[in-house]
Amino acid sequence: ATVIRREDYTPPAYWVDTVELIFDLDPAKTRVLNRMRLRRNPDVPAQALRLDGDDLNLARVLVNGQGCSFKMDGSTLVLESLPEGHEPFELEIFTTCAPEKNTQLMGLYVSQGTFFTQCEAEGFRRITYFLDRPDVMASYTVTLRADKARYPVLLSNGNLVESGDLPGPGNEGRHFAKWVDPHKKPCYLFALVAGNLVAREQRVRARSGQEHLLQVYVRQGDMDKTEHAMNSLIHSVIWDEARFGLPLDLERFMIVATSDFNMGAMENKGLNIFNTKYVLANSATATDTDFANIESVVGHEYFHNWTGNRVTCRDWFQLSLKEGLTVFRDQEFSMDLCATPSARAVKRIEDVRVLRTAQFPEDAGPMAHPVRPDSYVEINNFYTVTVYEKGAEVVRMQQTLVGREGFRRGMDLYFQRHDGQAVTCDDFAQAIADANPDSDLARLLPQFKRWYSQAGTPRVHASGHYDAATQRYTLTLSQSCEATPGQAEKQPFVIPVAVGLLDAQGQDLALQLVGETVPAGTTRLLVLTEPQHSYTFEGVATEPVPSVLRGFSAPVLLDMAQSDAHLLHLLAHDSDPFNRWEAGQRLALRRALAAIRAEGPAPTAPLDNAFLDAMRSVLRHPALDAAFKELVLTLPAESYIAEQLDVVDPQRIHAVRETMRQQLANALFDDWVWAWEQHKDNGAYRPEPVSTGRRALAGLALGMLCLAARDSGDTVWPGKTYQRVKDADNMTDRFNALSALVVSGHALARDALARFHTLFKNEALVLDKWFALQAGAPDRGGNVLPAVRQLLAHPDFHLKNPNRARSVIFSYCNANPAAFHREDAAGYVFWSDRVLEIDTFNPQVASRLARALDRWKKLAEPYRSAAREAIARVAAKPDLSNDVREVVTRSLA
Ligand code: HT7
Ligand code: ZN
Repeated sequence: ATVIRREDYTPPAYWVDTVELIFDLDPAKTRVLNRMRLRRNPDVPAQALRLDGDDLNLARVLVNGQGCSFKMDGSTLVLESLPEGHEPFELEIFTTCAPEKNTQLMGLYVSQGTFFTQCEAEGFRRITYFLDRPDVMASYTVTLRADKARYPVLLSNGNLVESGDLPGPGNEGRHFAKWVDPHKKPCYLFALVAGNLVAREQRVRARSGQEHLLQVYVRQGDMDKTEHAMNSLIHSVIWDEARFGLPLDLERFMIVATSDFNMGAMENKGLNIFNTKYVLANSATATDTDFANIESVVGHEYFHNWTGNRVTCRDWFQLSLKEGLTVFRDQEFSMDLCATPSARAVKRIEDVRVLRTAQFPEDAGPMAHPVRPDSYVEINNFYTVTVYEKGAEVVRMQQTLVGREGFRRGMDLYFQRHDGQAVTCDDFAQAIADANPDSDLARLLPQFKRWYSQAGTPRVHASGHYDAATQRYTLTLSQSCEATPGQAEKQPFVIPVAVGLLDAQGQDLALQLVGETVPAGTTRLLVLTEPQHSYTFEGVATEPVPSVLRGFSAPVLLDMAQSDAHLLHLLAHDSDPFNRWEAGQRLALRRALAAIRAEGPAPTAPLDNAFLDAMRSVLRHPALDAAFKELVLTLPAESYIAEQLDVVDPQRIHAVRETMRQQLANALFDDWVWAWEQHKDNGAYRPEPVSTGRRALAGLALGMLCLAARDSGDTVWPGKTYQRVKDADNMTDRFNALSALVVSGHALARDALARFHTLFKNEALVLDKWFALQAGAPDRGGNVLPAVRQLLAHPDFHLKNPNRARSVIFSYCNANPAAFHREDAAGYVFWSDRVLEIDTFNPQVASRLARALDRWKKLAEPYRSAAREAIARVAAKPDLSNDVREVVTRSLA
């Protein structure tokens, strides 16, 4: 397979000014006429035109209306004898493709009788021959022609300029629609949709007075699940104008939902295509988490309209230019919609949890790569948590270094300089720095940009020293970063570390660094640039308790020897909610690691009274929000615990964490009863932070009460829980109750699952939850794998539907470590079979699954050897896709 390298970038040899596409849509054989105006790029030596193609049938090529010679180089169409000089010429290419046979869901495909496209990253070449690269931006005119009864709705990017019945013989019952996109765009943003759909519509007026039509298209029968997506879209339009001064630049903005989609959603210009999971929701079918995800994904795709579409990427190595920035923007959007600082903090904690449980492992594993990668074989493999979530943290640090207003100035300059262009991550950081010439970012820009070029999670070591005699407190910070594949040595990063100091009463101290004349604030941003640096605060009357990396001000691992007493103090008092939560996590982690590392059988009581009392205090705290309490009382995930260990025994980690949960359930029994009673009733369902938090805490309490009942033999709480499955008036409460029964392994779980299935057998997204819950259930004597095999044979299971495949196979292989890592290696054999099977029809989904064993080198025996063998088995298949081949090759390296 060919390795593509960032350093090999060269500008395109031709520019495409206009593209006119005419589609005759037919599932078996769609005909595509592509008429382009091109011209040679004067900055590049004269050469042949090489057009990308994939799985196309070529019928005709005309240059300026005349037949011309061409040749094929693999799947690339090569035109050598084109008009000389720099005058534009017309190229007409006629091809056909077979959308109903397209199981990869890239290019033009059919889902439940409706045509959809997915062109990012390199799917446009499966529709027509083209310069399929993001720096070629053209104006598009698109005509769709199709049977009117089967495809009454015909959509593409931009504005509808003409539509009607097709005249003439052979066109009976057929109609057309012509769309013109007023904005130039790269081909990865092209989209069409044709089918029998209905739309929720809303008109909105922008600050400028311009009116826009917003539409959410779904299948008939799903209209009652579109209100939240529409509201989220309206909020997004308002927010981007208010926070960044970025208006909607189209008369019409459309979202269309499909149940067959490889990822979450796609930001095609003016015609976003979404996985149904991120559009459809009502209180009966969707959980609070679904509602929150819809809000952020709708926001994310909408915000791409400026960060990605108006200013796009020069090449795919710059993917984080749009993805990191747009994740940052969607995170800020969701935070800005929160009414209270506490709700904002909850969102920040949730985002950091994703980063630490998914991105940190990626950064320490075989697929580790910089936010701006240097090479790839298959670009689809680089839509990663590093490019997205770590990329967002890199943007966040820029905002931290220049301040919120400074960041806005930087964004303004970025659009002033680059609107309509295809640019690089360097261009972005340069704009933020240039708009803030006196900032640390501007001063340190070349060093700061190591965040884009160096892979790996930096480790910051912090140690404090208090000198009572001088009333000074010195905090010493040092940094290091482990080697990653291809990068043995790392240069120091620029690391913004937000710090506070608490007194014995838990109050924040006013902070004054030596040399300053007055104290300034209670949280200080220390900008670490050297391998080590000490910061001395003066006027510190008594030994303080440090609160380091407040708000998770940088994506680093923080090493700090903190006593239990200090952590308990922070958990009780820290004014920074992130570090307050973090203190609880550290206390829990410390106990988990001690129990995992202990000699002999796992301890039966890893939790001590000090910890349990602290948890009780948080749970009963009169002033803390329910959402925050739920986060504190949730123990660190098994995958997060695994990352702290050099050698991982998934069974031992699971056993210890389960023992801790059981202890927490039993010891706080009365408190859980109290929490349940206090939070179970929330009136009419509304997906907003306060009642969402209350439902989350009630759900946690119910889970704990079912666990406690398992130990005590009590049947009352499982009975009440089953009742809740039956009579809950919203999906969050119903599903939490169902999970409580399944997770505690109560006998009622079987009936509850059957009842739930009967109730929701026609709701695909709810069935996904039903499948996922069972595939992710705690293993009891190896029972999950046989259950998973049964689920695959269930009449509602469809392997080719990515959501359904993920709900069973990914829930088992990626999210259920103790059931997956079996001593008999049967989990790994199952995994390799599924990777190979899925790879034959959808390489993108297969290669995501292929990553389930990324961290195999850390596993204890016998898992390690068995995992290696399973990966080698996949790698041994000669006709693997590039996607899977790249993942397993890196894994075995
Ligand atoms: N920009 C979108 C990426 C995407 C995608 C990439 C490869 C294959 C299928 C895909 N569907 C969507 C999504 C986003 O980040 O907004
Ligand atoms: Zn995105």
